[in-house]
Amino acid sequence: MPSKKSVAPKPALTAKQFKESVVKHLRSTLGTYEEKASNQAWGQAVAAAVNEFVYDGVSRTRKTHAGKNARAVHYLSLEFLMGRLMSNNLQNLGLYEVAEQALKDLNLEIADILEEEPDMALGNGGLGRLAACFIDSMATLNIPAVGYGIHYEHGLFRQEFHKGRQVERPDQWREFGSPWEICRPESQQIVKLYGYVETVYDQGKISKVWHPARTLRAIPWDIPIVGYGGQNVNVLRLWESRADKFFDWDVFNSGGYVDAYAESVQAETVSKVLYPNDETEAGKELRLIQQYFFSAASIADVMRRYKAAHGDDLGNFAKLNAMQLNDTHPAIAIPELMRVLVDEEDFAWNDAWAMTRETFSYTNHTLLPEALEKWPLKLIEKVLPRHMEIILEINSRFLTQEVEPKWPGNDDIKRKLSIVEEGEAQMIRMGHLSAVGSHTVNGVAQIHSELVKKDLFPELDALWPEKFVNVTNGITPRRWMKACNPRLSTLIEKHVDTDWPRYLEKLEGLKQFADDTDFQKEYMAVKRANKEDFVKVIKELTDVDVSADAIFDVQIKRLHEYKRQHLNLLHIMALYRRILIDPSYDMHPRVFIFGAKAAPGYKLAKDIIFAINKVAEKINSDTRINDKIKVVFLPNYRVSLAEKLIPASDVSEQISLAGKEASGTGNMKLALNGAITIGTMDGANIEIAEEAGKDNVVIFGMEVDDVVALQNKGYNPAEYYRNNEELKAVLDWLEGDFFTPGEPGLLASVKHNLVESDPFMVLPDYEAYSEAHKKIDALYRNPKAWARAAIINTASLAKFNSDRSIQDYADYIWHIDGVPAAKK
Ligand code: NBG
Repeated sequence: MPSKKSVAPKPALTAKQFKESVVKHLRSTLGTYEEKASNQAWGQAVAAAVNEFVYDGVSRTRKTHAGKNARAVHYLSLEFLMGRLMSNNLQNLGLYEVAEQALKDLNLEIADILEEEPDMALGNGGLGRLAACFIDSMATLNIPAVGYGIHYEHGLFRQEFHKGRQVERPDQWREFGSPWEICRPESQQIVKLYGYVETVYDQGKISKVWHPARTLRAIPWDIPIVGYGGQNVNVLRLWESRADKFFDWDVFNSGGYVDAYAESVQAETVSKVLYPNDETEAGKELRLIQQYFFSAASIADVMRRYKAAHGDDLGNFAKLNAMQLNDTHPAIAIPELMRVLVDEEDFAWNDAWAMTRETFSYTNHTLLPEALEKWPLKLIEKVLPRHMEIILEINSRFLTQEVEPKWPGNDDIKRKLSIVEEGEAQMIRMGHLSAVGSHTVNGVAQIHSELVKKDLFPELDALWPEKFVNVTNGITPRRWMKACNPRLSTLIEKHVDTDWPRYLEKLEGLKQFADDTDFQKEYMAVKRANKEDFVKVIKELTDVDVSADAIFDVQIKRLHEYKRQHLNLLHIMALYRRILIDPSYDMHPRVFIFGAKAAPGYKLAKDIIFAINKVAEKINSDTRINDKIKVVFLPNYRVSLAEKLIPASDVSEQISLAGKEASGTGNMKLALNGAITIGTMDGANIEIAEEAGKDNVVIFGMEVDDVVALQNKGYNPAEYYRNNEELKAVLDWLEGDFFTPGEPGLLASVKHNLVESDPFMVLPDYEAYSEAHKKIDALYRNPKAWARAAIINTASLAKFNSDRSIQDYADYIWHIDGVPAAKK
């Protein structure tokens, strides 16, 4: 339980001292001066001033952990969607107000300075943002932890709309360097690729020697991660790839300047770009190399640190090191650790395997079959010949020693459980490899973890019932409330104490005010002020005028059919149609706000964006509807935009087909900031409804069992199309030129998909969704009831603190304790 002593960070210096430090850095670190400095230079100077504390924290934390021989966790993730770091670091160090005042004294607005920082978008969506929240929580809980990932030169693409269509532009997050990262050339690693494996017989002993055909250098960049209160500062270590020898001098000297350079260019492509896929498979050789590159460099780094502290005896390796696989992307780390132990450290297979299994655990983030990674055996064999041998050995021992005794002679089960999928081309199932090579597998919300057992790995669950557990996702309340919603934070601080950003259960203290008229007014005034701020953002980004009187109805997430942005679209069109038919149609004005990027190769997702933009254009300029509806699609949705929008949201759209959204985390951020969820019984929505109470969320639609029943019965979308007059009318609209004057059929793909196949059952949920929206409308028109529901949401979300998620991982999976760094 919460300690009595306040954990709220206290500033280590005054505004005056901070100001002096900023000016000093402006002159001596940036080489400029007050009259000349741009906001960007000021931002760098502030970062340098903050870094004095951050770097000190990094060294204190390292020293403590090394000295205490602490068990550490290594969080392996191909994605870390960090966003901006300045405001979070200031908040966690307790320096925000100090910095605000210091900048005021320099005639600067902190908001303008914060805006200068580019988002660090080294991730696609939920999975990457979860990793970012988790490393914040690990630092806050004083857990010795390193996040490992790739130092992409270009993060997720910048999205523009050209005539309503998504256009992708390269992201340049470190065009001018990033003040937050420290290069650590002394810890670089060599990563091997391609080549062949030699079998060596020596005095009756067989060993394998991998002769790689290429090597890469992995250069680590450390991003300090400041825990709340600033006591522990962990690092996120991101690997950049470089050619092993910058130039091949021999080639260079013999006149091959371009050839010599070509190799380094090729090597650098490994950390050049983030794959912009999300829930879809990217079957590319470069992606496999990325996965191996960062896994191998990270394992080598962990080994190096272990040996520096404990010498060459690896006996305690698994006791001191946990490794968490964030989805299957780093699964190749399993055979890599085996390779290191068996080939390089001379371990017997069984001992190495026991250590490997004791080290790894794996988080599954999706059940969508197209997102479950598989690699062609031939490809792995080419790029990582020794690993392919090891995977086959793991598989054969697994099938003969574990599967066979449980199901003797059952080849069907063996075929299902084999890491190798047979077929025209043999494929390696990375999910199977991860589950077999880990001691624990977790899903990310209760329902999802149940489905992992029931639908994805039922036999593995029967084989190892203890292996499968749930850890419901969470979000850091520091970023997603304290930093992004200062008005609400101040109000909360007035009524409960200041420790809520660490102990979110303290917000329960707000429940007693849920019916208090004065508190309701204050709470809704905060929402109102946030909305007024956001009205300006909408105007700036889309040139659409909206009113803060309207309901702000928000759907922000990657664009994917299963998330059903098109269900939202159909309902918007239906509302529009109702008003056209009956201009007095009774509804409170609504602004529908979308933010979503589509994977560049995902055609239908891009068509849905285009359709929403076209419908928006028409509705927003139609004076007949009296501004009852506005639709805005915000371009380039990202962490920093979410931070502005979430505090201004009234309604949270969480409308995935039941069983498809593993958890969702935007649902948690929105509910914490007082938006009312309209959602299906899917992912963490179910747990949000449990915590906030069913009366304070609006649940609609089919549940998982209904979906299965409909599928079994034989789902025919055309029936729903024919039998619902409104649905039919709006779908037909998409076919003509109503929204694309003079160019009929531009939006037809969306209709055809829905009427002909509708893989995510949009049509059967339409009516229930439309009714649910009526409930939202009625609730909003009862301001006291609305305020009450919103307050109860804010007050009830403690479970979704990522500190709780991390404590669960620490207690049930990693078996690790926090080790607070020594104070100065
Ligand atoms: C996503 C799920 C979300 C979940 C996040 C974080 C992938 C593969 N999965 O529902 O779709 O919230 O992971 O767990 O990105």
